[in-house]
Amino acid sequence: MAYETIIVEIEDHIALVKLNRPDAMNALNDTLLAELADVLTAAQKNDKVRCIVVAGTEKYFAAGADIKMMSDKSFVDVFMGDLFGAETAAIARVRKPIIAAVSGYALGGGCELAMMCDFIICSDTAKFGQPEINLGVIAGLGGTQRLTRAIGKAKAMDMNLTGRFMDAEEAERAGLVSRVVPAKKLMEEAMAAAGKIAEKSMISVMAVKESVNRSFETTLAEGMLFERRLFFSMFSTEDQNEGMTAFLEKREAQFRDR
Ligand code: CO8
Repeated sequence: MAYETIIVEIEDHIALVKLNRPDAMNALNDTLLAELADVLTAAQKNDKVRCIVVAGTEKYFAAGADIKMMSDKSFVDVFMGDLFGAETAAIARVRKPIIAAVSGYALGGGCELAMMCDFIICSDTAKFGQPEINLGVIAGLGGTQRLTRAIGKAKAMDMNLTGRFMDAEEAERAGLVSRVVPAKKLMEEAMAAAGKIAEKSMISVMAVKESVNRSFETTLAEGMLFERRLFFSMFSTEDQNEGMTAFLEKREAQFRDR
């Protein structure tokens, strides 16, 4: 299917999804989020895809939700239309890992989209921010929730109340991103990370994602129990046998997702 606002390339078991609204710095509108939800849902179903990378350009990942699109909406429009609700729910349902490769601006909904991914690798030019306060609104896709869990109350309050941007170095220090790399190396690094993940057993990969995400939804005791149950269930797979046998035989494991 041809998309208007994203470009998709599938190669070596990695789906690379590039946001593509150059006229608006990849601002998120209905079309972009619907297409993104569609392509990620398709990637989930496609056996050839083992990891997904979402990227923008070197100058911007995404500069937020589309302000032009939102500017003349009323409360009734956004409430009754549940703005971006179905699309972001679909993205959250994707069980395969998604890496955000962020360079330049990741602001408002752009920062929130990066945080919807499983981890963020960014370039040294990345700038994160929740500047919605400057527009007389607040974050609406996780900027007060996922960001707070990622970097803590002090910095999340600071970002959301002042609308200031956080550079790559601070983002790494604060735990918002997993790695910072030179801008020219960003895609190489993100694709290499995706390639590493693609080599693993998809069963353990999806179990990791489910278990880490569960930690945000439950108590420590419940989360530990969930993790242990998943760990035990791995012993019903051929891949557990193959992984441990391969280690003992000093060879690379050949996982078959069974
Ligand atoms: N929406 C629409 N268009 C945008 C946006 C945006 N968020 N950001 C940039 N653009 C457009 C500009 O209008 C401009 O278009 P044109 O050339 O037609 O005038 C083009 O992109 C280039 O932008 P600038 O000329 O402003 O470029 P600069 O390099 O001077 O500045 C900035 C870059 C700093 C990124 C600046 O564009 C900016 O501040 N953008 C807005 C950032 C922002 O406020 N983002 C938050 C938006 S609100 C949001 O994300 C809410 C999410 C929650 C939704 C909840 C749903 C439930």
